[in-house]
Amino acid sequence: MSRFDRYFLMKEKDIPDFVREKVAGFFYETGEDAAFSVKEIGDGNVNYVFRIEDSGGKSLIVKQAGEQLRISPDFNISTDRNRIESEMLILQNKYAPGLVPKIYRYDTVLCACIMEDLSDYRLMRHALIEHKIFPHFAEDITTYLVNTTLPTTDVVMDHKEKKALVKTFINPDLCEITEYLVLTEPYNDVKKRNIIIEENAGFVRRELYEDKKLHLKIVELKFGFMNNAQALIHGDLHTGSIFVKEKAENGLAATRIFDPEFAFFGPIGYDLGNVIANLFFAWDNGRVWGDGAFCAWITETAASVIDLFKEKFLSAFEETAADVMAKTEAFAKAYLDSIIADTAAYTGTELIRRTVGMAPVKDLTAIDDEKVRARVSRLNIIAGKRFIFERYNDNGQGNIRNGKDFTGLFLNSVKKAGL
Ligand code: SR1
Ligand code: MG
Repeated sequence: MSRFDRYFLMKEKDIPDFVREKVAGFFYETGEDAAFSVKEIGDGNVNYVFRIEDSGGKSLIVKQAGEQLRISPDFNISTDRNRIESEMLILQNKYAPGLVPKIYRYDTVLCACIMEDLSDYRLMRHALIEHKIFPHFAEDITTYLVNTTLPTTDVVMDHKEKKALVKTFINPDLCEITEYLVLTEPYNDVKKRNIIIEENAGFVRRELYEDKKLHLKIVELKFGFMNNAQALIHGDLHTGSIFVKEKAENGLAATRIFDPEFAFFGPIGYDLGNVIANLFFAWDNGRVWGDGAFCAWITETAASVIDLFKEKFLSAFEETAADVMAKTEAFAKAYLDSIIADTAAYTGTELIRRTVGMAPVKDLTAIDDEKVRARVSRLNIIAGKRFIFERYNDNGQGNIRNGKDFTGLFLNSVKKAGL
């Protein structure tokens, strides 16, 4: 019998015994007398994260899923998310070695995993708020996106194997959060949880709550999110789910992607669009502080992310496509074009939801002057709507096709917002 045979929410004092029992041998000393320091370091919306270090400097992270979210007792979400996150990281370490943290053990009783400590990296969102730049980011994130998604599509994976994997990654509670917070509430405030700056109340009502044409686009995107089991995606790929360093060191990548607890089989463009929108939030912040060099790096990077993704995706498609029909001439390009059109639309939904929804980003909340924040919010809403409406032209062809199209649309919206 062990006290870890039943679920309970762990505190700092429980962590040494937990790692002693689950990963005996990792630390230099694990006996009763071994001196550990433990700190709860979680600052996300959802889980509890502990860092444990022994006297010799070896360290690990223990992440546990609570039965309620940290930010709100209104959400009761399945603790199975910790298994999903762990299995996702184990799988992704095979597809994109070194770009995600290693999982040493996961425990389905405590709903906790024990993983590699990446405290020598910085959370990308925090570093971007200080206007730091990361030269490896576009290369690394596009390698991650292509190498983790394409192999899990029906283009490459055996179809029965894929269906079995879809089952493993059914994630109803976390998907429901996205279905509401991203793809419903910003357009009607149905749960009265939106956070709107007073000055923008009329603007938000007109532009988001009363725009019926927009609602039609959003419901299509919502059902696309729920029904297009295209590939195994991260599901919450914002800059708070990414660790960065300026350079790769000791053979370790400069970028590490973590926290895939929202993982499920969904549209690839959802992940890519989230990355682009979150780069634009960093641009917003840079603009308010007048940091032109930083803003230029952000737009160059956002454009490179799109262009490198396309280049790598097409070449990996040609090399690895296994489905005989997928090899039909011109299909690879059509498939990629639809991912890029989805990307534009989900760039738009992320820009809008983080601006008016209940989970705002620090890049924006750090702007103290409410009048300025109101203008930046209008920019995100204007640009967000344009990404949604303009992704196809009148003939149904993709209209926002390359990196310059993405950044051009965003920068063209700046004047309209009075910034
Ligand atoms: C209720 S959880 C709020 C948000 O935090 C997560 O990171 C997801 O983005 C979710 O929408
Ligand atoms: Mg998260």
